[in-house]
Amino acid sequence: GHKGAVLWFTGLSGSGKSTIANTVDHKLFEQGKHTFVLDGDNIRMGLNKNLGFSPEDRTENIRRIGEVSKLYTDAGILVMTAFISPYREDRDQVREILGDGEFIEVFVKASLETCEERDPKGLYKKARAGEIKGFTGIDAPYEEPEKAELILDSDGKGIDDLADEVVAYLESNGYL
Ligand code: GGZ
Repeated sequence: GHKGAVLWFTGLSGSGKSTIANTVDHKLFEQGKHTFVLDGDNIRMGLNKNLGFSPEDRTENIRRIGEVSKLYTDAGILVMTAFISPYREDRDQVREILGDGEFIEVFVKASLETCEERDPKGLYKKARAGEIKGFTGIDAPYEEPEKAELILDSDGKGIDDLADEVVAYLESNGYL
């Protein structure tokens, strides 16, 4: 087995958080590891469906995800979370909740330009048109990590290489 920990992916919408997390998940599954991905599909649709995107709701979103992550890590599971988590203070709060070495902050670094160009759901276009208010990177802030354990260059590298970097980090730091 492995010790529980959370790989906390943070970054703009369209930076690749969810895709990278799911690719890491598949790679680790093939190694027989027990992992789990938390993302908007299973959290914002369920536990947090009463939350929107105001600063207060985002903070509460992240707080709950942090607590759920702690339950997983206590159960010895390696959990990956893929949420924008735009506020440094909120991410630091989760770091506090978790034990030493159990919180691995992974900054999925992509320029706004890149994310806007990808725009897989057309949300940036809507935000630019004023149809969505308070969109991260457009008219709501994203506070870049200052002490991320891992920074992934999502502008320059492909998903598979980035997922390999995450697995390599886990291996060389004794998580696998
Ligand atoms: C940012 C928004 C917004 C606003 C809806 N701002 O590309 P997506 O669609 O799948 O990723 C975004 C997702 C962000 O939810 P999170 O739970 O990760 O956000 S946070 O950590 O800040 O609580 C986007 C969609 O929801 N979305 N409205 N205003 N992203």
